[in-house]
Amino acid sequence: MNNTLPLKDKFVGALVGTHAGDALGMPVEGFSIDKIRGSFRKIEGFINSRLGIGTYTDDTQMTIGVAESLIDSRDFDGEDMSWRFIRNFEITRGYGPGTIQTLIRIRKGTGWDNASKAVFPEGSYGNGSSKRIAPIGLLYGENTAVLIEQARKASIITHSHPLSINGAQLQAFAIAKALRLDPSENVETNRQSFLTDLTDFSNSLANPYPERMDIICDFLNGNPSEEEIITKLGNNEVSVNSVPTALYCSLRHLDDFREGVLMAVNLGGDTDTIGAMTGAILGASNGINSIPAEWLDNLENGEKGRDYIIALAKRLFELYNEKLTNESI
Ligand code: AR6
Ligand code: MG
Repeated sequence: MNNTLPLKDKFVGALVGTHAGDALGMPVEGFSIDKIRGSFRKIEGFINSRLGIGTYTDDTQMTIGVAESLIDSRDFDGEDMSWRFIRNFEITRGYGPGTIQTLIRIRKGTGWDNASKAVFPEGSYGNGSSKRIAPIGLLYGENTAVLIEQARKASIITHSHPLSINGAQLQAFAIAKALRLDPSENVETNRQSFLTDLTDFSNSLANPYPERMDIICDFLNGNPSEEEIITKLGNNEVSVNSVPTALYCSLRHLDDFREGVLMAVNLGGDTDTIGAMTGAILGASNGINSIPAEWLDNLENGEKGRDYIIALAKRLFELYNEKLTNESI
């Protein structure tokens, strides 16, 4: 991979970027855009929240579980990954109801690849698998066919609806491509190549993903209002109404982690998750040093906090290098 930025910094950027975007959006999760404007005018940085400033939600907690499982199993292992989710689970982090019910079923003995269909017969179409997919995008980005299959398996533990599987695949693909962008290149060149890759990939997915990519193309050629972004791309907890929104925020501010993530959380709605997904993409493209220092200082740093996440990202990078050397990815 030809890149002036060390790849390790980009791995760390993607996982810490997830934490930063999640923590930034967490205090205003579920707020309408009018409520955000009325309360803060505009969110410019970290604000206090129910679990304290810089704390993360289920998005980062499950991302940690995905990374831990990949590292310790040295590959995808659905049984192991689902038990990581169960062991890491803290209800106060704010999990989606379908995910909670699915994890309870797995704990009681239902197989990891069956449990989610017992909650919603056609599977959940929530964004709960897209938000945690960054480690899959980092580890398996060398081979798109492998990435597609690993993202599918990582999704179905809790989210087996085709639109959730596709959302997780699209987000994983975006992270893999963002990792391969060289931020020292001209930003317009990078944006065009990233947009082309995402558009081509989305054409292999179910509608409305290809339609959403067309809207994103139009938006990038203009200057849509926040209301227009929310109306046409969405800002809620459904995959199709949040993954494309995170892609748009990332493409719009491709060389600016801070502005991209602030754009995501100021739209309101599922702010922690859209913030986390945007943070993962922009951290993967621009690296850990693109995250504002005062934000890094504010991230929770207990047992599985910021420093633990940094160490996990470095171990995932080592695994990636080993697999590359052994040609097993
Ligand atoms: N049929 C009907 N409603 C559905 C279906 C379906 N097949 N799938 C999803 N919903 P869930 P998540 C609705 O519970 O995706 C947290 O804050 C239903 O109302 O699987 O893990 C996370 O951080 C369901 O409860 O949760 C995310 O931001 C909801 O969509 C967010 O919540 C979400 O699906 C979603 O997490
Ligand atoms: Mg959340």
